[in-house]
Amino acid sequence: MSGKFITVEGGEGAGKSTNLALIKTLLEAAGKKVVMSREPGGTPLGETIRGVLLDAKQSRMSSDTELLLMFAARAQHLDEVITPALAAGHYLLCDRFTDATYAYQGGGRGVSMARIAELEQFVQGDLRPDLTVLLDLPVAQGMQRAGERSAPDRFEQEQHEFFEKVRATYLERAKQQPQRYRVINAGLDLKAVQQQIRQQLADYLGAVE
Ligand code: Z5A
Repeated sequence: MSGKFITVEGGEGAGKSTNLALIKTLLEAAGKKVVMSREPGGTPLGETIRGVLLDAKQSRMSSDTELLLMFAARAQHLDEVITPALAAGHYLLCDRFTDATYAYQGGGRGVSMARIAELEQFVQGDLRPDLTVLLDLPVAQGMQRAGERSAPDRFEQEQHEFFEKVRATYLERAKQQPQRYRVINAGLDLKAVQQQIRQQLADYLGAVE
């Protein structure tokens, strides 16, 4: 595939939505055709699955059901959006992808990482993101930022400890795969966060061109 696959990850209130628009602008300024999407979701079926996954009323959902729904939405997303965009040579910019499954279902819920890796291989084959921007900040700071919004969804109802495990899993994966991950200190003010993103993206684009 000739396109590039860029994902943005982070915990609660890390600023993904805020910074995705900047990344899109920077890529377009570099002459790239960008397709933006998100997970879970990104297709009509995937968005329906997202509704089920985030629904706070689904309080009895098992960890395995949650895991399989994440990958079901992902399979559809790959088929309908991601694979065609990459085949057409576009930059696919995605708000979360399988790193979130390792962090939330693996780290947070305690699902076996080996099980996640099996599903990853089954659903994605060898496809992995080319670049992952991890917006990292202390859990309490992210929860405070996110808490200023509407009613919490099923994930947002989790306790502090859950999000500490999510954060630790992301950081561990970033340590294991430094060539793919760019870790941003997202606890700083927006100007300083965006300065780091500009630098990292310029560095990445310089390396792939
Ligand atoms: N999930 C999963 O479990 N497994 C998977 O495989 C996948 C997902 C793919 C939905 O994801 C849930 O799905 C997610 C994990 C799970 N649940 N959780 N938690 P989502 O990405 O749609 O939802 P989210 O993580 O809740 O996103 P978010 O809370 O919308 O966060 P955000 O997009 O990173 O933050 P934001 O909206 O850009 O910023 C939050 C606030 O902070 C906002 O008021 C901003 O103006 C403010 N902000 C942002 N940056 C700054 C700075 N630098 N300074 C001060 N204030 C700032």
